[in-house]
Parts: sequence; C-alpha cells; structure tokens
Amino acid sequence: MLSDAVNVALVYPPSRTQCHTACPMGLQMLAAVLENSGYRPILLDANAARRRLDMEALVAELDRLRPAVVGLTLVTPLVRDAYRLAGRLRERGMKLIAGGPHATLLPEEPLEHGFDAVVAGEGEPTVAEAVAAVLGRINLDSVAGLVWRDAAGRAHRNPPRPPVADLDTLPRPARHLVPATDFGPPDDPALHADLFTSRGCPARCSYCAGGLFGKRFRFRSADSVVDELIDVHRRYGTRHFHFVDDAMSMDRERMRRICRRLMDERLGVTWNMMTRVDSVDEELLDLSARAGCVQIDYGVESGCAETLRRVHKPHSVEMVRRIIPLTRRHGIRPVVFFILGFPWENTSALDETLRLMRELAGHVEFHPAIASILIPFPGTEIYEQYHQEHGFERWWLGDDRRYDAPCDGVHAFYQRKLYRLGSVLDADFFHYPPRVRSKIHDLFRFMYAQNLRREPWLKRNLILLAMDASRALDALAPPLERLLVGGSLHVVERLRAGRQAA
Ligand code: B12
Ligand code: SF4
Repeated sequence: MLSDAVNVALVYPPSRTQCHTACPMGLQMLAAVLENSGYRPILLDANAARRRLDMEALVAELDRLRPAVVGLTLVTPLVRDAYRLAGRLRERGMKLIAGGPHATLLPEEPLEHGFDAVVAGEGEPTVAEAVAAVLGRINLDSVAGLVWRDAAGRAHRNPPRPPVADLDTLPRPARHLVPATDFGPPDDPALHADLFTSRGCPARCSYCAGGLFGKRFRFRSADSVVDELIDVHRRYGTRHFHFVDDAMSMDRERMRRICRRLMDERLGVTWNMMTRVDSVDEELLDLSARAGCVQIDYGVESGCAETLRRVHKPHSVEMVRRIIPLTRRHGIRPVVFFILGFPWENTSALDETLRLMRELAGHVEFHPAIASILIPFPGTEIYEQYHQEHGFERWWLGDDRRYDAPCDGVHAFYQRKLYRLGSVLDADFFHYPPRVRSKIHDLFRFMYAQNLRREPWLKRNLILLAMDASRALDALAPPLERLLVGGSLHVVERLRAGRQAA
C-alpha cells in the first residue's frame, strides 16, 4: 500500500460534441487500481449525459473537491481545452498527471502545458506509482512508463513499461464509484453497460490513432469476461452490454467460448461489439446472435478498392458485400462506419463509396456518426505523410475550433444537420477541390436521407428541401442563407414551442 487516503480526481475533459451514457472505461480501470493502492479516487466525466460540465463548472467542482492530484485523459480533439484546464488547476497547486491516447503519442507535449508527469501507454501498471511520484513520495525517475518534468522544466523519459501480459490479472472497473445518475435515469437498466475484453490490433491502418495498446492482440479469457458480465447483471440489473474493444472477435476460438458460455448461462441479456469485417464468419455470426448479440459495428471506411489498399485495410469491398448482409440475415444489426476525404480520392473514388452505401442501405442503419471526414491524428501514417504538404502540423494546438460542432448562426442549416458531430470539412485539412467537397456533401446527404426514411413522406421531403435550399443559398451568399433559412426555422421553432405550451 503506497498511501493513506489522498483524493485523486480522474477527469475526462469537456467536449462540445461528446455525450457519454457510460463513464469512460479507462478512468474506471484506473480508479480500481488507485483504490486498491489506498487512494481515494473520484471519477469526474465532464461529458456525462446527465451532468455536462463546461470548463467553468469543472473548475468549480474541482475547487470544491480539492484533490491533491488530478489525472486527465487526453484525446487529440479535446487536448487544447485540456491544456487550458491544466493551467487553471496548476494555479491552484494541484499536481497533474496526463494519460490516454494523445498523451501516449506525444508524451512531452503535456509537460509543456503544465502537467507534472505523463503515463505513456496502459495506465493500470503505472498510475499508483505515478501518483506517489508527483506527491514526492517516491522518485520520479524510478517509475517505468513515466515521462516527467524536473524543477528546471526539462523532460525525462523513463524506460517504457511492457504491455500487461495477462489481462485477467487486472482488477475489475470501479463501477461502484461511478455517480450513476450522471449517466442515465436511476432505473435505466443500460447503466454500467461498458465492458472491455481485449486490447491491441495487429492491422496497421494508416489513419488509425489506436496505437496505445500495441499491435499484439491480447485478450481476457472467456470465463473472466462472462463472470464480470454476470456480476454486473446481478448487481445492477444491466440487460444490455457494450464491448468497447477495437476488434473483439480477432481470436475466434475465444469469441466462440464467450458465446457458448453466454448461451449456457441463459441470462437473457443482449450485447453489441465492434470488430473487423475480416474477423467474423457465418458460424461466428450465428453463435453471436444466439448468445444475445444485437449489433456489430464495423469500420468499412470506403467502397473504393484502391483506397482500402492504400490505407492497408485488412478487408476488401467484396468481404463487406458478403459480411454485412450476412450479419443482418442472422438478426444482428450491422452498423458501418465510413471515412470520407482521403487525400488521393477524387469524385469517382467517392462515387464508389456512394455505390457501396446504396448497396448496403437496405441492410444497415445509418446514424449521424456513421461517416466522418478524415482527421489526420498524430502518430498515424497519414499525418506523417501529409502534414508538411498540407501545413497542418500540430493542428490540435491551433486556435482553430472549426473541427468542432457546427454552430447556429455561423454554419448553414444543412451543415448543422449533416455534421452534427464535428464540422471538420471547414478545417479542410487536405484542401479538397470544390468538386470533391461537393461530392462529400452528397454522400452525407444520402445518409441523412436514409435516416429519414421512416419519417412521414411530407416531413421527410420538407426537411430535404430545406437542406437543399440551404446548400444552394449558402453557395450563393452565406448571409442570405442565415437570414432566409435560419430565420424561417426560428419562426417554425417558435410556433412549435407556442403550440406545445398551449
Ligand atoms: C468508446 C470510445 C469512444 C466513445 C466514448 C468515449 C469514452 N466514454 O471513453 C465515443 C463514441 C463518445 C468516442 C468518441 C470519439 N472518439 Co473514441 N474511442 C472509444 C474506444 C473505442 C474505446 C475507449 C475505451 O473505453 N477503451 C478502453 C480503456 C480501458 O482504454 P483507454 O480509455 O485508452 O484508457 C487507458 C489508457 O489510455 C490510460 N489512460 C486513459 N486516461 C488516462 C488518464 C490518466 C491520468 C492515466 C495515468 C492513464 C490514462 O489508462 C487506461 C487504462 O489502461 C477507443 C479505442 C480503444 N479501443 O481504446 C476510441 C478512441 C479513444 N477514440 C478516438 C477518437 C478519435 C474519437 C473521436 C474523435 C472520433 C471522431 N472522429 O469523432 C470522438 C471524439 C469526439 C470529440 N469531438 O471529442 C481515438 C483517439 C485517438 C486520439 N489520438 O486521441 C481512439 C483511440 C480510436 C482510434 N483507434 O482512433 N469514442
Ligand atoms: S482494424 Fe481498426 S483498430 Fe485495427 S488498425 Fe485498423 S482501424 Fe485500427
């Protein structure tokens, strides 16, 4: 045991687009380790669905809690605000530790922005020692996996910590510390529904920022996974589970064992997973469906064979054409993700993706996050290849908020509808020619129209008409679009509010 009860706040910084219905799994894992080491961890997710905290509210909350140490998860799109937050907390004398994907990729950067230390890679084996070290209880240079700053401001990188060899040895996430009502109504059976069962992915997709867990696929045993699921089901009444692994079915034998055991247990629970198109087959889909799987998220990314080849995607368009309808045939909802705007893609490459989207439309659900525009995350091959040519070096530190959610009054109506999760097309990392930009809009419009297909005919067509008018007017004169479309929508909203009040 390293310490008596010192308060350590584990914080997920605020985002304008993220909304979490479950507390981030990483923070829950760290809280479990810290609690076992005698600390008093406090989980604070600024994006909790029922208690969103902006920067000011978060600082006020931390002022109230007065933790000795604050640990922050750094993901690239949120890093600028996280550094601003770090500055505010440092003024208050709190010790600061960073971890997570961005901190792992660029461990010296947080030290330049007020952090005392950075945990590179998986947090569990290092976090308790990192806390002891920033509190001055052990030497900073004695902690493997730690990157830290000395009194003169110089950065030091200690030898790395090897990846956790046996994931079954990790403690279970500290679900008992999650402020449950922050994430959903108290009687919501979906609470505490996230589980992780494996880490790492052997593929090397050129845009993937998932290097934190390494290339080797490491996994928990089937029994360890199902035992935890049963425990959560019994303790909290959870009936639906979400596995957050990148590629859960990479080891098919283990996946089969998980499914068989779930079938034997007859819990009546459902679950969804993310996995790779090339790591399922008919037998596995059949078993998964019988074991309660209701949804599989696949990263399809593109319908253009040349793009899939260039990004080193481990599947082909043909595999997608086979696996997606097969998934649906087994009663599992396939959710497919696309990435639009690879720098070499012209309009005919995007047309190939549109063709695939059309083919899949009868089988998949489209939802707002189903496609995104390529973001060059640090550490990726795409970033390394293109940052000089397109001048987006260290874009995450820039003053540019344009890759954030589109705003009322700033963006056109059609942009606010299509890019709800981030208006990265504005940021224009790759300087798309007008024809490519326009084609990207077409693809987003196609998906949006698909989403509306269950709406009444008149409503669906009015929305699409308003979107098309907005796009045409915006191309002609943006202020006119804001005035005419934005203005009419305000009137409609006021009328609707009035009717509801009456
Ligand atoms: C679930 C998930 C989400 C969920 C919810 C996030 C949440 N509640 O945590 C949602 C859907 C909201 C989401 C959104 C996005 N996500 Co996401 N997401 C994931 C996913 C699949 C799982 C996260 C998880 O639970 N992992 C398991 C836990 C145990 O690992 P962990 O969180 O990394 O934590 C460990 C370490 O990082 C470390 N650690 C983490 N925090 C801290 C803090 C301290 C103090 C310390 C010491 C250590 C530490 O220790 C933990 C235990 O080992 C990961 C991929 C992955 N497999 O990890 C991507 C991932 C984190 N997401 C990613 C991205 C890019 C996004 C989006 C930007 C996507 C987009 N284009 O819109 C958005 C963010 C939007 C925005 N504007 O902010 C990237 C991040 C890359 C980067 N450079 O930052 C990842 C790695 C996916 C990838 N391969 O590219 N995401
Ligand atoms: S298959 Fe998925 S998790 Fe694996 S490298 Fe590619 S994008 Fe990343």
